[in-house]
Amino acid sequence: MKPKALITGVTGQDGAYLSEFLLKKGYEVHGIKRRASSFNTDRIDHLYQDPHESNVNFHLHYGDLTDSTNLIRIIQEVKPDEIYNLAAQSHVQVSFETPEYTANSDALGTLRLLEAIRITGLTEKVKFYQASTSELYGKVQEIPQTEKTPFYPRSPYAAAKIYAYWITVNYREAYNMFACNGILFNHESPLRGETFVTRKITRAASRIKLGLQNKLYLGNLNAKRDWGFAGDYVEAMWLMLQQQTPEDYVIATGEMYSVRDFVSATFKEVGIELEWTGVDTGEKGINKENGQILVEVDPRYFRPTEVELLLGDPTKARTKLGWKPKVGFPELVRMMVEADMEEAEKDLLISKEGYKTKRYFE
Ligand code: NDP
Ligand code: GDR
Repeated sequence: MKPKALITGVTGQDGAYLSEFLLKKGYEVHGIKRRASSFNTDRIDHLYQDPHESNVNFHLHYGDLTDSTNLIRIIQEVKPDEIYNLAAQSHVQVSFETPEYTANSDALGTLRLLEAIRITGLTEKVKFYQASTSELYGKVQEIPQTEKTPFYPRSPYAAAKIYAYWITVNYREAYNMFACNGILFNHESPLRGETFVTRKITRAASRIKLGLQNKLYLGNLNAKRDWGFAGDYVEAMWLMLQQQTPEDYVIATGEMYSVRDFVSATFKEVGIELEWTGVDTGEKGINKENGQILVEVDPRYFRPTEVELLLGDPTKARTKLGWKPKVGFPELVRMMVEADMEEAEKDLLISKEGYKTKRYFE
């Protein structure tokens, strides 16, 4: 019998990498996707298997973390060995605009899933992974951050995720469930959503290089993050569920760069050297070669409360899970630029033929 995994948030960045990883390991993978008015399965279309054929290992179920009866039904039907709870309203800035929805899906959604496991009588069978986050550390109490660093959430998103973190710990202690929190630091990839800062930058730099866009507007250039590659991080999720005992782990690279560093590295990768002038809201990134202003700060992207610095210490994951990241910062930038250059080249062709290209709003 193949092991069965159920993934919430299967249509997201991590859902796509994890599905591919588990299918390669020989799992039968079930994913929960939301009904949307347009297709939302771009990231997993290459994994799709026609349900009319035999030996199908990848199954999609309609569902939503705000609907407990639906979660109970799917869990009862699938009876998974492992559940990975990746679904969330995952954008920190958007959580200031939709705080109640963020709490409903990210905090209560986790509770609904844990209760569904209990109600279906699967507490002893199912291993549960909760997508916790370095955002829990928020206003920094200690550098680098470990599993023991105190939390200080700085957004409705982080406040919702702190509930999810503790309810996962509580179900582990109260019901003896195999439940783990992966405290993952930022991880990126060519599949990263277009409004997260790294993807916004690699996409814009590629389009600027090809003349499809004039300028990139960003918020806080001083924020520092520990950026890794999503493909490496999903392996850590799986490893956590293969251990003898359920524990919580920090997953990070142990290296930190500023948003400004990411911008400079990205433009360099497309062949443009940037020079920085001005300070705060007046700061600009200028093309060294011709003086053209390519990057500007727009305060609309500032957050009411910001997380200035995140740097993880992945020692526990390295020693206990034998996990370490394979992709470093320069390779990550290169990989994302390569993919976005390809996209920009397609858009250039389309626009040369007189058609309009897709637009994104952030
Ligand atoms: P994405 O935003 O790319 O994906 C989120 C997924 O959740 C999508 O499939 C989305 O569906 C789904 N979703 C959102 N709301 C609901 C809901 N109410 N019910 C069911 N599904 C829902 O996030 P990532 O893949 O980057 O992150 C995965 C998880 O890890 C998230 O929980 C995130 O908060 C957490 N995390 C991410 C980190 C990162 O750096 N990427 C770091 C630490 C934690 P749809 O496609 O329809 O929108
Ligand atoms: P983050 O990621 O908030 O860390 O959450 P994001 O890429 O959105 O921001 C990183 C930092 O960049 C600054 N920034 C900007 N951010 C965005 N999105 N757009 C901009 O124009 C911009 N300019 C500067 C931000 O202020 C911030 O400091 C991500 C998500 O994946 C969460 O779900 C996850 O939990 C954490 O990473 C770990």
